[in-house]
Amino acid sequence: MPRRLIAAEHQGQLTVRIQTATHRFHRDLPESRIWGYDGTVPGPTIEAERGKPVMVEWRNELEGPLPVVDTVAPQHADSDGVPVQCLPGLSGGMPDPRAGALSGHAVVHLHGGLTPASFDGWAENLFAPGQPAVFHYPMNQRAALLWYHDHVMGVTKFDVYAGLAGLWIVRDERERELGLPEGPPFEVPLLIQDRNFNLDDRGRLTGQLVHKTDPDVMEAFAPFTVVNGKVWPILDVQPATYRFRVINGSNARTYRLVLLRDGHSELERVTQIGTDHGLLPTPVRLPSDGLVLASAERADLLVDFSDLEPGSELMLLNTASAPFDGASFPAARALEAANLEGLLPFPQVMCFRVIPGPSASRSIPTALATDYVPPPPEELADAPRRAIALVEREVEGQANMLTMRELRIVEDDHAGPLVTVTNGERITRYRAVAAHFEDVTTFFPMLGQFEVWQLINLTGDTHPIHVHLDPFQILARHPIRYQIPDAGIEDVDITASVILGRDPDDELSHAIDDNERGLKDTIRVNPNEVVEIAVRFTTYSGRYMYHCHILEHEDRDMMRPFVTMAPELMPFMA
Ligand SMILES: [Cu+2]
Repeated sequence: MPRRLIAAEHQGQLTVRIQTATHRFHRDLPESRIWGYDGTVPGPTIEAERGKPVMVEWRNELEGPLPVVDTVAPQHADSDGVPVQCLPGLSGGMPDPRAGALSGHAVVHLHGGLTPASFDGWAENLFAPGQPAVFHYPMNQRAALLWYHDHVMGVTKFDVYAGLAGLWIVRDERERELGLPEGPPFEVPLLIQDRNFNLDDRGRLTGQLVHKTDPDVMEAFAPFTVVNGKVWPILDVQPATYRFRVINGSNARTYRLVLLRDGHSELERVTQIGTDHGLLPTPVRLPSDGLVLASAERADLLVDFSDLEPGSELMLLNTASAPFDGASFPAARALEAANLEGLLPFPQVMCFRVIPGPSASRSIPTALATDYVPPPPEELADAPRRAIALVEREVEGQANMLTMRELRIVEDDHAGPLVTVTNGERITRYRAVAAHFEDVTTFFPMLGQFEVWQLINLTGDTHPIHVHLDPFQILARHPIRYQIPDAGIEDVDITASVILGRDPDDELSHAIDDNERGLKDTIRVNPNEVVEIAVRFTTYSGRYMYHCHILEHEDRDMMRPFVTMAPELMPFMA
């Protein structure tokens, strides 16, 4: 269990030291060198109250070098045909000396925080070891599981992998009215990540963290699943209802979690009551295949163990292959989910073991959140609409470049590369006006006004898209088919024709799951899909970011700025 750091016990004034330390990921593994908040993996779980501001002095005391070996293996698979990402060690790769030279610049982002721009953790505003950083978090936001993690431009993938992540729980009165478990033993946060380790010259695991990619796969999918800093842990549970606050904090891996007992799916034990930004309107069942969480997505779960005899064991398994493309896998077959081609050598996540105790089931309230409704259609009718194409570009001799192409509608007679979107009879023509983080800012949302953002996936993988500041609601998932001509993907320009409607070979459902009908800050955009979200920024003006939360994508270069503006300032914008 991560240590709890309760803000009210410190008058809302916290100091968190960002430190180089050691950590043992498993009792049978040697110690690992890590970077951690307060020197731990994960960092302390900060608990705050709605409406009670929290000030954190993030004290950077890191000592380099980066405690992670980064390498690109020369081959995708070894001589036995096993993909090297399923294996520990460097698989013939050379340690990247540029990563080895990183000395510990940091910046902290509170993911899900309704935070003024100055304290949001802009990826270029770094503090080096010894430089002060005091961030103010107003906490004027509903109860939810947030998390804080490093966000340094270009190296977030290394810094988070090194250990720089921790949970942050906001609590409020509505949750207390509902009598939900709060704190130990019945409320348990579960931060799920994947990690890989080096081998010594005799082939034994060392504790050294390894971030390994290969010529075919630019994301690191590590073989060992880690929960709250431990590989494949066991949690003793009483015969009672538990509240699990689950978050995927992996760099790239998407999980589809299945609960098994004696080889049978027991997903019916699980009720989901909340998502990224807190309570859902009503409790929901999990999807029949299991709970899908892409990087940074959260789920608030109630799991009833009350009918189980002491000694009963339940396994939490992952059935999602990687890179994740939305493909389904039946929960009942979870024990057969291991799949080397799918970079899933070990499906196991953790184990629950029932210990003796008084049986205590908890009734689940039927009405949960009462403070939001779907965005009213009349407010969306005139809402500004923004279109973003998710695009992967191959670069000779380097990892692929992923970008979010911000699209602007052009006149019918526009000459040059175009993205056309055909919806029945209607054809909309766009050109890309920005692709890279440093390209000109084109999004200036007005505070208080709903906007509709369309995320058009022109790649083969699912991307979890995260918008900083306010949460949003998903409006629609539409199947699409598209064509991109040879050389159609240029540095910024793109030529593509997109048609709304299902491709005959497309097997994805493109449904919105019940557990996505809440307040989200990270949404999965699957292949052959357009996702529409309604977002309304409410409180803070300033420069923020939105990005893919696959950290290898965010770092290269799937991240863009936007600037929220108070309405009265809009006339003065040049
Ligand atoms: Cu991505």
